[in-house]
Amino acid sequence: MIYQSLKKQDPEIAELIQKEIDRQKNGLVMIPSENHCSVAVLEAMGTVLSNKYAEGYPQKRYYTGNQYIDQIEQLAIDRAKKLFSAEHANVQPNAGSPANLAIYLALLKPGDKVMGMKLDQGGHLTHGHPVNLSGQLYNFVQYGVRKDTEQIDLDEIREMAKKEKPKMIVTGATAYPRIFDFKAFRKICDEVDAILLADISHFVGLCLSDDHPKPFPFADVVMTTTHKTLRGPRSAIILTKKEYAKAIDKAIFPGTQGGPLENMIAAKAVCFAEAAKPEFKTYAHQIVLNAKTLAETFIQEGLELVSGGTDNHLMLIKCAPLGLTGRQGSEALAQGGIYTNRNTIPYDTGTAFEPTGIRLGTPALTSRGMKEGQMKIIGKIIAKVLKNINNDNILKELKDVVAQLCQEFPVYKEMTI
Ligand code: DSN
Repeated sequence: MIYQSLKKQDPEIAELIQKEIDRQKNGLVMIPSENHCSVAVLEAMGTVLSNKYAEGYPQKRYYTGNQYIDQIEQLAIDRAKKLFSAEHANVQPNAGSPANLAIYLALLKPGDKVMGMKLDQGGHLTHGHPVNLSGQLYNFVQYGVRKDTEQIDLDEIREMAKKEKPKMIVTGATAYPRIFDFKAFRKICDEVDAILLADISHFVGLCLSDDHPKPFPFADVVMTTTHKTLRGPRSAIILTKKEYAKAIDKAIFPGTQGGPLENMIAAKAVCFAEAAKPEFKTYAHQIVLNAKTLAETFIQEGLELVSGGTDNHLMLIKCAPLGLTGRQGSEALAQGGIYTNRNTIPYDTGTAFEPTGIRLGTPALTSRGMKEGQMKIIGKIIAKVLKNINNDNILKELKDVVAQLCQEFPVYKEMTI
């Protein structure tokens, strides 16, 4: 019913959307930053809320007609604060990258020194990479992982902080399979009088199930996207201690954004309510159990993983020992319907465009209801494909495994255009 007008008016786009629905239904999404949000979240995104301008904040708008929008945004704020035990929430950021830039605008001056994790060792572009505005506007010094353990060394970070005296330390990553000890980072920040920013975008769901340390009360500011392990709409929020609330709000609007996307804010409110349910904790805990089983299976099959395993939702396979690049490996898997992404690994011998790692994880598979048993099957077939690239029989075997699992663990069962 909902897609009928689209199908009639624009069959070209409708057909492509249908193909993407089928791709998601008939493939296994293992890109660790992707997930399958609920139909309720999808429905909230596709509403007339998208038609409304609402510059400002609830009860302080520049446009009339915001009586219902205000209630929706206030609900989103209240739910976010409760869910994360935050003193203040800004639910307007459109995505993670602009949210991080707004945080810098709020709390730093151009040229200020900041510490963030290197992109090629797990960090994010907005954590100070020179091609990103963060690295161009602020004086980032970057920390990484130890060569022997491929993990963060807090003593090294403390030493660096004492030497560099940054105004802010950014924690969080996009390709780091271990945890961030926010309490320890707080201590380091206190020693050098730095602000602690926790970008929990990747492992946010795990913070809610206590499978990863919670950022509050240790962090001053927390940013998270809402579509990864939180399983909501493609968006972001900022959570802060009260003392930074005004500056953050000002940096989002009017600092970096105009009218907020109220349809997305409604969808975020829906996802916060979903994440507050006890079932969500069970889901997030299962993501970690699944990731551990998958990592163990890879190791048993003779694959090498960055840092030797995982404590969270993702892992990185080293492709060089298999005589492959990350691109060759991830494309071979995608041919059979397993979606991962090529990624740099610490001390990569390749380049950013041709790295030697594959990044993959379990949030979306867990949303389909898969458990440890399925992870063993998936781990074995992935290892087989990577060890026998360009083997048509094994590609066929991969396709059969994917088809069987997709049938047993359907997603968006009734959805069709
Ligand atoms: N692009 C996201 C990821 O895949 O992790 C981070 O922004």
